[in-house]
Amino acid sequence: MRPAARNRLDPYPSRCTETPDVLARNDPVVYGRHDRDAPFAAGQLVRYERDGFLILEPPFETAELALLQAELERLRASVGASDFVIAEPGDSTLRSIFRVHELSPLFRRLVRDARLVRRAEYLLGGPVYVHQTRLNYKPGLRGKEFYWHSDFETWHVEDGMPRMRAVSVSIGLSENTEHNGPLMLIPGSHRDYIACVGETPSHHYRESLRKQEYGVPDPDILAALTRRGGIKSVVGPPGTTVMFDCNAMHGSNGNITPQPRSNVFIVYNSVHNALQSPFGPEKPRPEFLAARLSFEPLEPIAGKLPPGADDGR
Ligand code: 6CS
Ligand code: FE
Repeated sequence: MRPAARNRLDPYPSRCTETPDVLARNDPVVYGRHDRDAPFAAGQLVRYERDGFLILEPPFETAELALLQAELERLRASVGASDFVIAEPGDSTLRSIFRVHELSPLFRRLVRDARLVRRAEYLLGGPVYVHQTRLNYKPGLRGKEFYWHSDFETWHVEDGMPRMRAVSVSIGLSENTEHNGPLMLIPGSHRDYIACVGETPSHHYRESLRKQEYGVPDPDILAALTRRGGIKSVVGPPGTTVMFDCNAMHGSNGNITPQPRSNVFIVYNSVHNALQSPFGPEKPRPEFLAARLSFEPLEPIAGKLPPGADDGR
């Protein structure tokens, strides 16, 4: 362990030397016991543990997806300029909208859906809360890449997430094909903590959400990860849903096809892994990126996504 910038022991130091490093993961991948009431088939848990991600049987019906797709467009049309609305680098094309579970009754209901929360609770070994949500639009012709990164490396250094006990859910809201910049994951990469070089610039998120240049893996280490694990592209029709470990190395290419590659991402964090002060030198990032005001556990809601979903449940 190396002393963190705040003189506390840091199990996952990064961006504090000029030499990249590969550190062992000192946290479980699946915190739940592999027992019969798991909301996963046994083989699925083995794959998640081994690969760091799992593509689920599509959990939502066509009519529910249609509601989510309509909400994607409603937010695109209605959201104004704000710090949680991110444009593509170099132009004003919409790239991402964050905190969608606070902007939209339907996304507020989605993050509580039992089909997602129960699975996150099992993987994380208990109650969960929302760390972050976002819509990535990756528009046709102009959607730019998301360079390779481990979300946990950013959330640890810049948000103070102590341990690897969070999981992301990505739900495709458009056709994700091999051509339009699908999410790419490196199987097995979640088992190594890739310590990055360089120092976090102040207000780094104002650039990193458009084009990430710090907190990215060393090229030789990245090559070794892909030689060992290959690359899996998450392709499929709208509704294709993948859960991936917070430390899985992932990224996506730009999109020069006319078809958008739009996804909604939900990040569940264990209530036992609530954010502390950042392990890097910077002040905490804004609330829209990393929830700090409340670590209240989510109450899962069963049943289909309701048309209005404005009951605020
Ligand atoms: O910095 C973050 O929190 C965001 N950046 C990326 C590229 N993925 C995770 C998250 O949305
Ligand atoms: Fe990411």
